[in-house]
Amino acid sequence: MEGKNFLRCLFFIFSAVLLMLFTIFNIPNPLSGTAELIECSTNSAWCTSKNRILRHPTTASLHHDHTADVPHHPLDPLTIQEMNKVQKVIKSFFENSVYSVHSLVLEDPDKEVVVEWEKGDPLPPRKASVMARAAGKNYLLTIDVESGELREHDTSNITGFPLVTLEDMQKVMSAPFASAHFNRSIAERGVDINDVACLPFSPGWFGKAEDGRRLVKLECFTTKDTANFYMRPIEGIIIVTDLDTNEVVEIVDKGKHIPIPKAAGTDYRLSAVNTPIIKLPNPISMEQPNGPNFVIEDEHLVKWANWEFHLKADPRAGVMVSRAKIRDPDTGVLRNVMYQGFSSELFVPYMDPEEAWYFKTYMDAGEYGFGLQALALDPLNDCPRNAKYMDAIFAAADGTPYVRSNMICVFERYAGDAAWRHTESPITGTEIREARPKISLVARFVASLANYDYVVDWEFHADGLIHIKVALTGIVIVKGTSYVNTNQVKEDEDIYGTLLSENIVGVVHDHYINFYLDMDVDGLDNSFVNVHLQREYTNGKSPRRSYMKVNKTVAKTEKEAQIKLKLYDPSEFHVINPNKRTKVGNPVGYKVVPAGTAASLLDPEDPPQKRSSFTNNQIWVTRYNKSELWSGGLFAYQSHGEDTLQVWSDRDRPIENKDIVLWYTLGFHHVPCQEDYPIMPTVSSGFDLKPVNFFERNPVLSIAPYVESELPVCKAAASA
Ligand SMILES: *[C@@H]1O[C@H](CO)[C@@H](O)[C@H](O)[C@H]1NC(C)=O
Ligand SMILES: *[C@@H]1O[C@H](CO)[C@@H](O)[C@H](O)[C@H]1NC(C)=O
Ligand SMILES: *[C@@H]1O[C@H](CO)[C@@H](O)[C@H](O)[C@H]1NC(C)=O
Ligand SMILES: *[C@@H]1O[C@H](CO)[C@@H](O)[C@H](O)[C@H]1NC(C)=O
Ligand SMILES: [Cu+2]
Repeated sequence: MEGKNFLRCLFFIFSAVLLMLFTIFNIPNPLSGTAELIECSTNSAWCTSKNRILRHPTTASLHHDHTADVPHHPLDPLTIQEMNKVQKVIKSFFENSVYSVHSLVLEDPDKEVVVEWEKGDPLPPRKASVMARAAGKNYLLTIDVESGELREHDTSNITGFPLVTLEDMQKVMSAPFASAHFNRSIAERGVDINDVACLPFSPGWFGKAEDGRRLVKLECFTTKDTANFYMRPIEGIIIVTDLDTNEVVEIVDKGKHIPIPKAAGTDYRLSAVNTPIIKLPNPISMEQPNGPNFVIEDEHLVKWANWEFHLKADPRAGVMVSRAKIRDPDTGVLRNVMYQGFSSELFVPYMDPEEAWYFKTYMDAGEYGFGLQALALDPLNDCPRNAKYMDAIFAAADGTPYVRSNMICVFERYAGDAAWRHTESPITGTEIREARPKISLVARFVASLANYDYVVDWEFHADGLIHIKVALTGIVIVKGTSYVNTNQVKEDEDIYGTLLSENIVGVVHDHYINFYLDMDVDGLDNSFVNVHLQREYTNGKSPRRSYMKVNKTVAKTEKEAQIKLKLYDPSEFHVINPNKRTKVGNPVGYKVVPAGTAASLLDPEDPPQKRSSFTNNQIWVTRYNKSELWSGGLFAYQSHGEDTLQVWSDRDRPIENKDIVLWYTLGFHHVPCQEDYPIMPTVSSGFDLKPVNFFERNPVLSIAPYVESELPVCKAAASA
């Protein structure tokens, strides 16, 4: 037995080395197709897997039937049956005339009701919040699921529109082809009209031209010879179309002299990439022969280590994390940390003021639905083994529910890091070597907003830290140019970006993601404290001339909590519960810890900046208000910026010892570089929510160290 395993092992190593050689020397690989199999010793039936790249789809069905789902928790999303009931009410409200549903989600019960609710209690009345359009008018409706009672909210003073539906987008994509002008212009550029695909982009709002009509701007590409058609823009043609009537309003037709960039080298699919496949000789995977350590109860309640939280998909936010609580290691009590957290709005302004580009200032959550654009995850590559997947139930434009499978994944992460450690230096004479592994739990979704992909992680650590991370990847949207080399660009000419390849400019742009974080640290009423670090002089009382001193200021009103980050004038930002103190007297708290981020350089009065004014500050704190959830406004599409976080915060309501909401804006400046072509390697940043005097001491002091004999060991096997 031992000998056989040894031989299997040798064969595996031999194959791996061969593979590496073939890869390095660019020789066709004779081994491709023979899937190496790895066998693990602890639980062999379970613990086998095929090579990562040559893998076949996982056999275990990840899908399950949702038709009989029932809600278990006040915050559970609407089920298929509930949506069907709501759809009937919507149909009869519009008396079977033409309507479109742009959002159909649970209307959360009042916070006090949810906080009081315990498992086993009857659920509070289930309500739906519906955003719809009919006869050119916006509707905002609250519908009681059981009784069918409908309440219509006044939308007469709202400037914007609800997000576009997938049906809106599908329908409008064909609109340009009804125009002879468009066909002619495409033909003049030597492009076959049958290769052309036009994608709808939100027009933003800049004044009269966008008023009153729900518009979209289509930009076209040739799909000839590449799946990465974004790299083959037909530059300068913008087809302005009315989304309600599908009528072409205007065709901007510039840039006829700009050639269509080449197709060669743009495709990123494994089957189309003609450079040798790079495969590490030894497969890597985190082994969990006994399965993961978390459970998801009643479809949405995640329990892992000392954490418990409610997790659900949302068409606008992507995911919502609610009722996040952590068990105190000293008392065993589950303590509240955050009532609700989610990505509230995005802002992606491109920095090119020319006619075909100036409007590109996307608000992806409010205009497109960050969750609606989150497609099924790719098991093993998007999320590791042992991930559990959660589906979403969304509503189509007629209100019919449908299932978006595998939209969220939940998994444990162990990357070889330490939760804490210490080795005692030999000079003290005490031999101490203590180290503990850092294991965390991640909830992830990936939104693919046409060309771009956003990977959003909520990562929970046993020491109480929540790390929120956004990773950007996918395809940079590019601009066609006549230049093939930077030496052709005149010295004083601005091409608004970087020449990435022949005839392609990656235009400079920003990405902002604003997070709604309703912190409830050990209770509803909290305060926001600016823990300012400042230089203090000793004035001759010490050989030291200066030191750094902490000066804490509690923000009394919202305006005092509009925070711009400054490296040379730093602060910590604490959300504390002033009514609850540790044994030694510190108020319990959580702090928001910024990391690499970016601030908008647009003029505050620039229309896109006004609409996305949540980027004016990195941190904001507002009074909790059930109607203030979407930092770019509830009706964000073509909005004028009248219903934004800036406007709410400028009301300057009292926030000391009140139920408050923290907002954090994460930003990225993106000056594209050649490595971003034809598809962009992932870049990421994030921020932390970290306990600060929340626990009496290090909460993971008694976490167990790893012991070799308890860990699974993988051995090579020659054949299946
Ligand atoms: C709508 O706006 C007008 C003008 O600002 C104002 O007089 C009116 O009261 C508003 N209506 C509602 C329902 O808010
Ligand atoms: C434009 O071209 C498309 C594709 O060939 C065709 O279906 C359509 O009828 C043309 N439209 C006009 C107005 O000529
Ligand atoms: C602490 O900060 C506040 C607010 O900025 C300021 O008014 C006060 O003078 C500072 N106190 C000290 C001792 O520096
Ligand atoms: C709650 O938010 C809505 C929408 O911004 C606003 O109309 C209302 O005045 C707010 N209520 C309070 C008490 O601030
Ligand atoms: Cu970017």
